[in-house]
Amino acid sequence: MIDVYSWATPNGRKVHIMLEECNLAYTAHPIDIGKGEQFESEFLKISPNNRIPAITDSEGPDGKPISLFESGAILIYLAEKSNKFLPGDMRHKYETLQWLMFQMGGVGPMFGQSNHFSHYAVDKIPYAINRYDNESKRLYGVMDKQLANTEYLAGDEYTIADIATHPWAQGFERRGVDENDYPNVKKWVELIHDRPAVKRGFEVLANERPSGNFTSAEREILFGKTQFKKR
Ligand SMILES: N[C@@H](CCC(=O)N[C@@H](CS)C(=O)NCC(=O)O)C(=O)O
Repeated sequence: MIDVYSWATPNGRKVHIMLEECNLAYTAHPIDIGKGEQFESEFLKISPNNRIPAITDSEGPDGKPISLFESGAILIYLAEKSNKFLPGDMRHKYETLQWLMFQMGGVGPMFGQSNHFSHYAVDKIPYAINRYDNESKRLYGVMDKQLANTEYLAGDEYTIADIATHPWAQGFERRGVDENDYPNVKKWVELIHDRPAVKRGFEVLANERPSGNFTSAEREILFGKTQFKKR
């Protein structure tokens, strides 16, 4: 049995979508990051970086339990466990992992900072806003060029690279980006969004998460002193 400890954010959704795509039995447990549940000791045991998502699998390698944090590692684990969405041959496997790392090291962190400075920061700092918006546009450009030649990010097959990137890439308007400037990304976003498992993945824990901006208490937990307190 797989338990996923998560929240309805792009990094959480990657894992929710993967579990749905692989048809794996799982239970989703909300970790309300606005309330600071990511700092509770039980959660830190499986996610020492106090970030969602994390999973436990009672039937891990050799039949023994395993826990994992970092969405990229979780996607690779679930792909290997179910033998899906990570090609078996070495060339396509590494083409997939290269685009997965591009998401983990580029799209996620840069789009995340763009969200932070444009939407969450109380002080609107033009340099920071421009820096991360421009970097997001550059990354959309890289994807658009790749997707001009291939149906999916890593080639002709739908893989964990797409599953990791779609939840971030679909939010064009969050980054003040006109989707028509990146027509190949737009087409790919729509193609993936039409998948029933992706739609189901977006529903996981969605009702738990309040809409709207963070309150000042949540802001303090996520971006204030609570965030960097030594534990
Ligand atoms: N590299 C990590 C990033 C995870 C991450 O940043 N998660 C955010 C939500 S999307 C989080 O848990 N934030 C809680 C906090 O900042 O305290 C991954 O891909 O799993």
